[in-house]
Amino acid sequence: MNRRPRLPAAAQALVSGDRRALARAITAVEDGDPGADAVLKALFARTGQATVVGLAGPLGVGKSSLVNALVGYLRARGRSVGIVAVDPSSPFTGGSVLGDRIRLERSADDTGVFFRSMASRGSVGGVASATRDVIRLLEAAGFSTVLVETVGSGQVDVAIHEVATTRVVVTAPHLGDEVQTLKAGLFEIADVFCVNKADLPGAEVAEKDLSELAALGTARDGWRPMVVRTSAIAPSGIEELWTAIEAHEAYRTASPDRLAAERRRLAAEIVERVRDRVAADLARSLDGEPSLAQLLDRVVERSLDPRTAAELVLAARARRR
Ligand SMILES: Nc1nc2c(ncn2[C@@H]2O[C@H](COP(=O)(O)OP(=O)(O)OP(=O)(O)O)[C@@H](O)[C@H]2O)c(=O)[nH]1
Ligand SMILES: [Mg+2]
Repeated sequence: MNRRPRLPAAAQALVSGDRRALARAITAVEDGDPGADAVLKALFARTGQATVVGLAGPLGVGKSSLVNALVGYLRARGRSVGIVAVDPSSPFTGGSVLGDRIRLERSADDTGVFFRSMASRGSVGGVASATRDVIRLLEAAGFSTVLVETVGSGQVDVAIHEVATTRVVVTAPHLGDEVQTLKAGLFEIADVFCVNKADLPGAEVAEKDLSELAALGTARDGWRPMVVRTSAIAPSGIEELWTAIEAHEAYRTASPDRLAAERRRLAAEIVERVRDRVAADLARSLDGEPSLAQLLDRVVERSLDPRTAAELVLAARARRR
C-alpha cells in the first residue's frame, strides 16, 4: 500500500540510506543547482517531523564540543543524528575551519551519524534558506534529530535558527562583553540557555545571572527559557541539556498555536520563493529593456532623475503589454 508517487532516482537513493546520494543532494543545495529542486519537491512530504536543535553562541564557548557530547548521548540511545555546522561569518573558508573543529570520532563508520559543514554563500536569507533545505534532506534520509551549529551571535545566526524547533544558546563563565552581544541578538530566540564549561570557576554565578535575565524577559509563546549547566569535556549535564530540549519539544508539539505557527512559516517561505523568482525574472528582462537604455543617458547627464526614469520604464513596459 504505497500511496506516494514514485520518487526520482536521486531522491529514492537518498531515502534508502545512500549516503553519497545525500551528500550530493546537499552539495546541489549549497551550489544553488537547479537539480536540487526536483529532489526537494519530491521529498517535502517526508519532512516536518524532526527535532531540529539549533546551537548558537559566542566564539569558543564549546558549541562543537557540546554537539559531540550530544551525539554520543543520542547514539547511546539509538537515535540517529544529522549535524549541520554553518559558518555564516566566513564566506571564504569553504566551511572547512568550522568543520575541522567538530571531531566526531564515531562518524567514520557509524551510519547513524551524518555530519556536514556549510559555508555561507550569498545573502543572509540565502544561507538560512539553504540550511532549511539541508535539514529537510537529512530528515528525508531518516535522521529524526538534527543538530545545527552556527558560529557567532549576529543577525545571520538569528535567521538561521528560525529553522530550528528548539534553540539552545550556549554561553560560558566570564564572557563579559559577549553577554551584551547576546542580549542584542540571540537572547530573545533562546528556548534553552546552556552555561557550558561548568568545570571552570564562575559557572554557578553565570547560571544565576542568566536565570534572572530569563525570568525578566517576556515568555515567548508562553515558554520560559530553561537554564542548564554543562561541561562538554567532563562530560556532565548532557542528560539535563537533552531533557530541557525534550521539555521544550513536548511543550511546542502540544501548543495549540503549533499549526498556526507552521502555517505562518510556510506562508513566509512561499512568499519568499515567489519574490525571488519575480525579482530574478524582472532583473533578466530589464537587462535588455530598450526604454531603460534610452533613458539612462539622460540620467547620467543629470537631466532626468532615477525615480522618474523608473516610472517611465514601467509605463513603457505597460504600453507594450
Ligand atoms: N574547560 C572546558 N573547556 C571546554 C568545554 N567545552 C569546550 N571546551 C574547550 O573550549 C574550546 C572551544 O571549544 P569548541 O567546542 O570548539 O567551541 P565552539 O563554541 O564550537 O567554538 P567556535 O565554533 O569556534 O565558536 C576547546 O578548546 C574546547 O576543548 C568545557 O565544558 N570545559
Ligand atoms: Mg564550533
